[in-house]
Amino acid sequence: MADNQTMWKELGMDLEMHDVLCDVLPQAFGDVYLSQENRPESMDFFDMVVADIHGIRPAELIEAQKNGTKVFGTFCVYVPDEVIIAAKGIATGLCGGSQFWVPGGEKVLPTNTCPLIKASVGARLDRTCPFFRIADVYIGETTCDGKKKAWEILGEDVPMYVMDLPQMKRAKDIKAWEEEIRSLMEMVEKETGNKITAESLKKSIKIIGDKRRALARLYNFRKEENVPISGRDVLLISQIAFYDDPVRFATMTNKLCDELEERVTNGVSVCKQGDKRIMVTGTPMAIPNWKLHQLIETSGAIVVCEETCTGTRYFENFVDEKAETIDEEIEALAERYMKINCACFTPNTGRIDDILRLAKEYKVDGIIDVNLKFCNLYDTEGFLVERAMKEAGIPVLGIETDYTDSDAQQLRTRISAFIEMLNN
Ligand code: BJ8
Repeated sequence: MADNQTMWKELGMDLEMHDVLCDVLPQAFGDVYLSQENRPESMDFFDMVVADIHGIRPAELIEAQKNGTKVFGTFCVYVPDEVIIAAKGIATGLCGGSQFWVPGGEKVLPTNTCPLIKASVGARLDRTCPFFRIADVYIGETTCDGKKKAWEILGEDVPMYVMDLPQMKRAKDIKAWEEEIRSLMEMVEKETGNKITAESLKKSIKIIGDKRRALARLYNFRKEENVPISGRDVLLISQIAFYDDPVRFATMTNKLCDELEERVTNGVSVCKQGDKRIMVTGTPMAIPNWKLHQLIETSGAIVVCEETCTGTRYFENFVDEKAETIDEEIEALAERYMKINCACFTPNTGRIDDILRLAKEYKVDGIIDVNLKFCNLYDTEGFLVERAMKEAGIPVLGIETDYTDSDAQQLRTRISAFIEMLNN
């Protein structure tokens, strides 16, 4: 801890304010995570990572920087980590998931901006997150309007590079994304001083592919009738995936999966008799946003799948690893990334297809479609999601929330009533 204090000081952080955050996180983590019974032992690693979230990984990143490595901060699952790794850089997710950072964002952004954006901007401007201090370059993208404008404000404080994401999925849009990936490569090569070759890109495609395969393996266990791991735990792992070293992350996730395999064989489950199987769809849940999962899983249900960017949208679909030349690899990257179905695309019917497919695969009893307050994209698309689910006979509850706890009681009432309804 003493070493952490020195590190945070050297990063120019506001230590007094940061201490306040450090004081509340362990309590929140204890309430949501350590209170669970019968957790897999291999969660130890992930618990340890979170317990020292602003210590262990930041120290690793700083060590790497001392050896000349550049760190790139990202905010969206469309930004291909493969390119960064191929140039011997490090990618780290920067999305803010705590109410603690929201007031800092509100100093410069309209109040009616989604909390994810406000928290991300606040974490940087208030100097209360080491990851936001360490990243050499931020990589934004043109997804929603709130983010686009936030990049301009963040860009006054930190080097900011923005990828222009097309908002349709015609052949020419996929081509345009390919071009954007090429431009990203040029920027990353310039920053790192390292040339990306067909070979280095092939290696990084495999590294990220292994990480996605580990997550896919983990999610598969949730399709079991006797689910061996809670939704809260899987959410935590998915959140950690955004900033941990990808090779270590895949190894530790596979280790956990080995244990889950044994649990399945031995019929060990975290479900209680009669627990309802819920899929959460909608906006992402950046760390440490565990609110909804906690409410659902303490109201007679278990979350078995997240159709979110901290869920299936992050790991489904693989980059073709047979691509050999650099052009083939870039094409393969563009194709894979443009398969993600974010509500910033129009039309976005692929997302409805995904939700229907996932509902079957994970044998869900009901869907909770969540919208982060002031996210117009997912809010509007929620109408189409709810209509499609009703047509398919899948019960759905639409909710809107933010990072505060002020609506927790009201949400609990609505979620409990929904689960009760699934029981009848
Ligand atoms: S691919 S969901 S990570 S953009 S919730 S900031 S959309 S106002 S986070 Fe996202 Fe990429 Fe899409 Fe996923 Fe804007 Fe909505 Fe806020 Fe959002």
